[in-house]
Parts: sequence; structure tokens; C-alpha cells
Amino acid sequence: MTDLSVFPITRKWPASHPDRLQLYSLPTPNGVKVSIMLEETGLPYEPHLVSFDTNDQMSPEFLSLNPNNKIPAIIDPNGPDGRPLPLFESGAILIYLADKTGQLIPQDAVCRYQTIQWLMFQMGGIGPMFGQVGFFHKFAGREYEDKRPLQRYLDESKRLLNVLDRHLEGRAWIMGDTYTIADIATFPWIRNLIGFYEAGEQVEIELFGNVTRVLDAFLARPAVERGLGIPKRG
Ligand SMILES: N[C@@H](CCC(=O)N[C@@H](CS)C(=O)NCC(=O)O)C(=O)O
Repeated sequence: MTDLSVFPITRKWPASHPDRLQLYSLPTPNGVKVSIMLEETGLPYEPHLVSFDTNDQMSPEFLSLNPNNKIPAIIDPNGPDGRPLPLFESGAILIYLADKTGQLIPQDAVCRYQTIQWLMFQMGGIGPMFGQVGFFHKFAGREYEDKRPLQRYLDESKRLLNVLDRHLEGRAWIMGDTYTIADIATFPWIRNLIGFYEAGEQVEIELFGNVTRVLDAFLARPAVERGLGIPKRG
């Protein structure tokens, strides 16, 4: 039986199945990337809810796994060389799980790096910029009198959507016919921008027909539907 007791996070979130991959998360656009990936690959895992309502992400136990106080984070009891691997940053986790399972990342070297390129486009562009739109349009920042920050992030988000939309012309997925971790990283954020952040009108989403076409295909996948609700909110 695998012993995960050396990881202080297991004191707050005990592992009922220590032989399974442990997921610490919440169903936010970054969190669901990993839930969807786990559902797509079929790897056995145990989800643990990290509640922002009780600031769980700031607890010493959570910080022992991710000092950056952000979900998602994992412990794979069966990591490289058979030893447990703790990991945070959703992009790193997606690459790790793709390599571990040999799924959702092309084996061909060129296509593999292009998949990582689009994954980084999401991590460095779409995620941070859409997140700021959320803050200035929907949350505390909407009260700010100065609307220039909101406009800046809307403009940048539209620019990124346009780049993605042009790339998706004539393609089923970001990597063409192949569904990959680049899609799993990107489309939860598109969904969130239109849905939870309610910014579809502000970014003129109707101009980006390829993006919404692929979003619909993404949301129709059974593993995506399941992953969007994991971990279940309390
Ligand atoms: N670059 C990180 C970002 C993760 C992130 O921003 N997570 C948010 C939820 S979507 C979070 O944990 N926020 C909690 C906090 O800031 O206290 C990743 O992709 O894993």
C-alpha cells in the first residue's frame, strides 16, 4: 500500500485510496482542465475539494503542495521511477499526464511541440487576460470608475480570440484532426468567458465562429461534461 503520509496535505485531505492519483482542485477553468484530462484518460484518481469559501488554498497543508496557493495540484503516487510525484501548474500537470498515459499529445516531435506551443498560448495569454476581464467586468473591478483597465483586457482578449479563430479555420481541433491537451487547456476558458464571466457581448464572441464551433464540440464530449463538475462543490 502506498504511503502518502510524508505529504502534509494528506492530513487535511486524507487519501482513502492512496494508490490512486490525488487531485486537489475546484471546478474553475484551471481546475477542470485536470479533471477533464483525468476523465478523458481513464486514470484512476481521487478528487479533493479545495474550497475558496473557507480559504483552503491558503492553509499550511495546501501550501505544502503548492506554495503559490492556486489550484489545481496533484500527487501521483506512482510517478517517475515508481516514486510519488507532487505537481502544480495546470499546464505542467497536463503535459505530465499526457506523457504518462501516452494520450492526448501527438507522439510525432513536431506536432508534440506545436501542441505545447498552443498550451503555452493558453497559459500565458488566454488564462491571464480572460481572468482580468472577469475581475474588471464581473467582480470587484466592475466598481472602478476608470474603465481603461477593463478596456485594455477586453481588447487583448479579442485579439487572442482572433488569433485562435483564424487558426481554427478548417480545423476540427487546435491540432487539426487530433484532440489534445491544447484543447483541454483552452476551451474551459472560452466557456468561462462567455458563461460565468458574462463577457460574450463585450468581446463580440459572434465574430469568432470557429472558436464557438469548436467549443460546442468540446462541450459535447462525455468526459468534458463529467470533468466540468469535478470535484463536486460542497
Ligand atoms: N497558472 C496556474 C493558475 C491557477 C489559478 O489561477 N487558479 C485559481 C483558480 S482558477 C486559484 O487557485 N485561485 C486561488 C487564489 O488565488 O487564492 C495554473 O494554471 O495552474
